[in-house]
Parts: sequence; C-alpha cells; structure tokens
Amino acid sequence: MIENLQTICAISTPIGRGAISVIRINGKDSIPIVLKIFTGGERIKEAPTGSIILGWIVDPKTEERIDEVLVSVFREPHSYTGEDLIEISTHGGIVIPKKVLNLLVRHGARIAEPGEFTRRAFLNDKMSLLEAEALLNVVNAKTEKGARLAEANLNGRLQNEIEKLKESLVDAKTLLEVTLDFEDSENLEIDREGIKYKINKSKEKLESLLQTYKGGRILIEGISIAIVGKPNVGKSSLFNTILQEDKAIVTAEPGTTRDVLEGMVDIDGYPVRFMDMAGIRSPLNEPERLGVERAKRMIDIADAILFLIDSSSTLSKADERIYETISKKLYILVLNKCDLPKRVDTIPFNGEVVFVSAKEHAGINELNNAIIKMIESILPDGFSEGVICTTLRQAEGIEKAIKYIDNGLKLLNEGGELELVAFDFGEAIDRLKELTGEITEEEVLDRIFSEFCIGK
Ligand SMILES: Nc1nc2c(ncn2[C@@H]2O[C@H](COP(=O)(O)OP(=O)(O)OP(=O)(O)O)[C@@H](O)[C@H]2O)c(=O)[nH]1
Ligand SMILES: [Mg+2]
Repeated sequence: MIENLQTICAISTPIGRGAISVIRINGKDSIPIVLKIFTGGERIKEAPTGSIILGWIVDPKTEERIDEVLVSVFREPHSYTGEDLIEISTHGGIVIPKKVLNLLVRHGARIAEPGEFTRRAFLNDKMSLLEAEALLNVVNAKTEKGARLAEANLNGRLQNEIEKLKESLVDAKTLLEVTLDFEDSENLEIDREGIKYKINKSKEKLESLLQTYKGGRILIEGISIAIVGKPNVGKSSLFNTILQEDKAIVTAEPGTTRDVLEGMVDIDGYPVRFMDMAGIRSPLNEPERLGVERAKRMIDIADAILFLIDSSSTLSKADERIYETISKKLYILVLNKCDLPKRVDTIPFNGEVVFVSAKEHAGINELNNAIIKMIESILPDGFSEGVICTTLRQAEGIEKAIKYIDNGLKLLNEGGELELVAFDFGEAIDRLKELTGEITEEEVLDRIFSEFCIGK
C-alpha cells in the first residue's frame, strides 16, 4: 500500500431522486473519521472486511441525527482500492448525501477527483492500466455487446496477451545481449536468426492485435454512420424515424438542415451513432455553405454512409457526384419515399440497396439488417471471443512498439550495431510496459482517470 495518501470521499451514485445513495470514503483515516459520526462505531472496530452495520449518522457538533444508514467496511488490502474503504448507504436524494459528505470533509477527508478511487486501486496494484481502461469501457458501454467485450478485458484478457508479448520480447532482447557478450564467437549468425524469428513472431501478434482496434472501438464507442444525400431526399425524416424521436426539423423546402445532428441507437446489441446533416449541393447562402462544409467533413470522418436517394424523382448528376465522394467508403444505398410512385428504374451504383419510406416508417427492419451485415463485415467471425484493444491509447502504444521492432529488425538485417538493435527492442518493451502501467507518466494517468466519474 502506498503510504501518506490523503483520505478521500465522494458520492458514488448519481445525484438526484433515487432510493439510496452510496458515499465512499477511502484511505488510512476512513475508519477513524466514520467512527466520529456513526452510532455503530464500536461494531466497526471489530468488523471484518465485507461487514455491513446499521446505525445513524449524527453530526457530533449539533447532535443532529442525519440519516439511518448501512455502513459497509472493507479493510486493506481486501478492498476495491487496496486501502481501508467504507461505503455509507444513505437514503437517496440530494440533501442527505451532501450533508454526510460535508461531515466527512469536516472531519478530515478530502473530496475525491474523478476516477481517484480507481487510481488508488491502480497505484496499489489492484489492477493494471489496461484493466482500468476496461472498467471505464464497462461504465460507458452503450450496448450489451460492448459491455461483454469490456467485461472480458476487465478480466485481464488483453493484459495477459500484452504481458506474454512483452515477455517474449524480453527473451529475445536477453538473447541479443548474450550474443553481444560473445560478439567475437562464431555462434553469432545462428543467434541473429533465432532472435529475428522470435521478434517477428511477436511483431505479427502485435500487428493482429492492432487490427482489432477498429472493431473494438465500434463495439465500445459505436459505429458512426452519416446520412448523406441531396437536399430534400428525406435524410432528416429517416434520421427521426430511426431514432424514433422528432429530433431534426423536416420541411418541404430543400436546404432545411445545416447543423450536424447526432443520435445513438442500439441495433441488435451494436451501438450505432447516426448523423443527419445538410444536403450536398451548391449552397445558396452563407449558412448553407457552412452546413455543406460540415457535411463534407462528416463524410470523411464517418465509419460508414447511408447514401439516400429519392426514388420518386429521377436520378441526377448531383446524385452521381455525391456517389463519387462516398464510393470509397463503407456504404448502403437507401432509396427513400418508396410510398410514392417510383421514378428510379436502374441504379448505376454498386452496392446493397434498401427501399424505405421514412414517412411511412417502412423498410426500417430491412435497413437495420443491412446495417448489421455491414458492421459484421468489419467484425470477422468469432471477433468478440479474441483479444481486442478498445482505446486509442492502446492502439497508439502498440503502433509505437511495432515501429521500434521494425527499426531493430532492419538494423539486424543490415548487420548493424547490436547495441542499437537492443536499444530499439528495449524501447518496444517499454511501450508495452506503458500500456499495462508498469511504466507510468503522471500526464497519462491524469488523462485516463479524468475520464471516470467522481466516486469511481
Ligand atoms: N412521401 C414521402 N415524403 C417524404 C419521405 N421522407 C421525407 N419526405 C418529405 O420530403 C421532404 C424533405 O424531407 P427532409 O427529411 O426534410 O429531407 P432532408 O433530406 O433532410 O432535406 P434537407 O435537410 O433540406 O437536406 C419533407 O416534405 C418530407 O415530409 C417519404 O418517405 N415519403
Ligand atoms: Mg434535413
């Protein structure tokens, strides 16, 4: 346990109407502080970890009885954080939890920063950085599939894989260093080949792990799908129909939408973020010009496109020009307004075609199925059962490790200085250590833990 860390406290449940609230207090003074304000104090002294004690929170100065509560006691090292941790379950709402929190502060605890409890758990070796990120993914998961993936990483799946890769790089580097010591002996050639083989194996594994990031991100954060088309083809109507919400303004006038609107939907367990935006044409005025500019930027950023075409009017050059901008991306052709007489006979574009009527809410199941098929084209069979990285930090760390490995291998192939090769492999190992948190920088920790909510 890390000594001399201040005792911290926070309300760990959302503030507002609710049956109960949980206030956490953590650190070496947490038990002495709670003893001062809790009528069940004597029982806490003897309570083993995991005990729950009923009693009253009382302000010792005014003797005001604030609430009848349950106090859960977790003693170091058998707690979430690895330090003494107490959870006080009060009645819910805003007033009582705040009063209890103020009492704790008055008796020596400090309000916790976002994610500070989990940061303590990391500092006390209760979890690796990868597991802390997995925990954040669990809390933020938007759908069941995302939550399942995050849970698997929470159980150390990614951590174990990175550890194994690190170990095999360490082995190879050791082999190299032994070779260095005997540089003049004739065994040198054999060692070089052995090292190359080992390192290449690790590199291949890192590369396939890096490949999982796209799918991992989609499962955790969601796939972003931009609804693209000429003005008035029914983009906003489709957006509202998919979201089952009257979110975007719909009018018969072309050029209605200017801002980019976003909405999240769960499609068969996949989180999907739809974006409605301005129709693409030569803009008629300044607001529309800015809208079209934003729409074009979104086309670049989006993971996939719903290319909307009005099936009740003939295809135009404008549709073709839009097709050119999206044809390199993942897309589905959506023919809208199929409740009206059809005027589009043949579609000169490749790709999956779905007929819908945003107005009549027709064809939405078929569209959902096409979207599921598209997502599953990014996530290969058995994807979720494998080891998957889910955050940009992880992907960037792996990428950097691969770069150093490549440098080292190149030097090794060119017969370069073995010291330099060892340096590169050492750097690659350090990048993996940063991933698990074995090597840490305060800045990186700050960034990761600030994404948590207060009280986690
Ligand atoms: N008949 C019919 N009309 C539709 C359908 N979808 C949209 N409309 C109508 O088409 C017009 C334009 O709809 P919007 O949803 O605003 O179209 P948009 O593509 O968002 O238009 P901009 O924002 O101007 O680019 C409105 O009058 C809608 O009621 C449909 O499926 N069938
Ligand atoms: Mg619109």
